[in-house]
Amino acid sequence: MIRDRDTLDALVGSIARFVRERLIPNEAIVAETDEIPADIVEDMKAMGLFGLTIPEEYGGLQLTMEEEVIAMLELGRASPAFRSLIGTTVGIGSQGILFDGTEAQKSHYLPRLATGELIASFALTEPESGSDAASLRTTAIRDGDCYVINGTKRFITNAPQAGIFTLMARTDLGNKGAGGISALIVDAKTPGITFGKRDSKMGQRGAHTCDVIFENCRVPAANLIGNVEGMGFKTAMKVLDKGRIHIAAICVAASERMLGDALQYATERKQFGQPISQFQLVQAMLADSKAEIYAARSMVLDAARRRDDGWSVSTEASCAKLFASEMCGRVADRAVQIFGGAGYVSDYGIERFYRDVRLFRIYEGTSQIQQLVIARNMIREAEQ
Ligand code: COS
Repeated sequence: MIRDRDTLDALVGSIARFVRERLIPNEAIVAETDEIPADIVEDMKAMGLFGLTIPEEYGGLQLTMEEEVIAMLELGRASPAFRSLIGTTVGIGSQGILFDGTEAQKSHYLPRLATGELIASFALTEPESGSDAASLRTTAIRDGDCYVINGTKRFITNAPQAGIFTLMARTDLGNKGAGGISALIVDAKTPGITFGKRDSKMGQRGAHTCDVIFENCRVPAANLIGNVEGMGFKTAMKVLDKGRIHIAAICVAASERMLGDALQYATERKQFGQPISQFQLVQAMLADSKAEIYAARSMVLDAARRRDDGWSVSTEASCAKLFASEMCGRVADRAVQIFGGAGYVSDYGIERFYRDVRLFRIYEGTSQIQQLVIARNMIREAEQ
């Protein structure tokens, strides 16, 4: 749903300019230093990028899902690390508070998230609990007016920068399943929290992940999201449904960027006396990529519109994330192939994208988890 075309066009235009003039020229520096320059972070704050999804009453831009994916189709054209910095705050880190938090929790946290003053991180994954999220072992035991948290969270995006964590922990030790899990807002400065060393990753340098270790960390009971125990798994799943549409849009944008770069290279690079774009085997790779990107883009927009219309989009979100992320991998592979030897050396940037986009098939649910969600929903509907 697009509320005001002119306002959206202005926002998307300014993101496109920012990507072109500020982000793309800094991609190599980010990859080299593993840091996003501080002035770019400040520009992101000034543009309101941290508040894209937060309601206007809390200082955000309150984009609908369709507006959000249209914005991501632009932002995602730059190295994924840039999107990653705002991604957890506009997405999985904040949306649990928005969906299920109390009014007091929303009015306390959302305004500072919207400005980028606070970075939100989503803490679900653990050393022994990844795809099987309901098996998590971190505990949050009520003690007076606090919860005492113990456990380790793993691969937590933006943990080194985080101001708060949306943390999923087991509050009911007698319930080993999803119903024993609650969601809490945890201030990153709370005593008892320590951070592991930054993970050394295959790609996405500039986006940081690490372990977060909780040892007798006392969090006010008032930070239990929605003031209800046992709802944390459902909160996490709702957050991921939305996050998966957002990631699918990023996959489309990265694919468009890689295909654009490959097309340009193919028209400039000459072999056998003509640009390689004139060869039909290269054309096949360009055409397959174009068609698949168009399909994924249509899926993303459709899933977003359905969500805005109030439908449950668990299946569509997983379909979009599955197809778009796998498609992105194929486009990255073809782009490297079109660049040939130049695609394998780092000077052209395409090998960096190839490594960066590999994560899309893994985080916010692997492709296999998306398949499982889709099939389970189909079977459930058939049985009803
Ligand atoms: N929205 C709302 N509620 C949901 C839901 C959704 N999308 N999906 C599941 N639930 C509810 C179920 O309805 C069920 O509630 P009841 O007990 O009241 O019936 C409860 O949550 C448990 O659901 P389910 O039994 O389906 O859970 P499972 O443990 O079988 O597994 C999967 C669910 C595999 C889908 C889940 O663990 C998952 O998504 N794993 C991947 C995690 C992930 O993406 N990690 C990435 C971390 S962030 S980078």
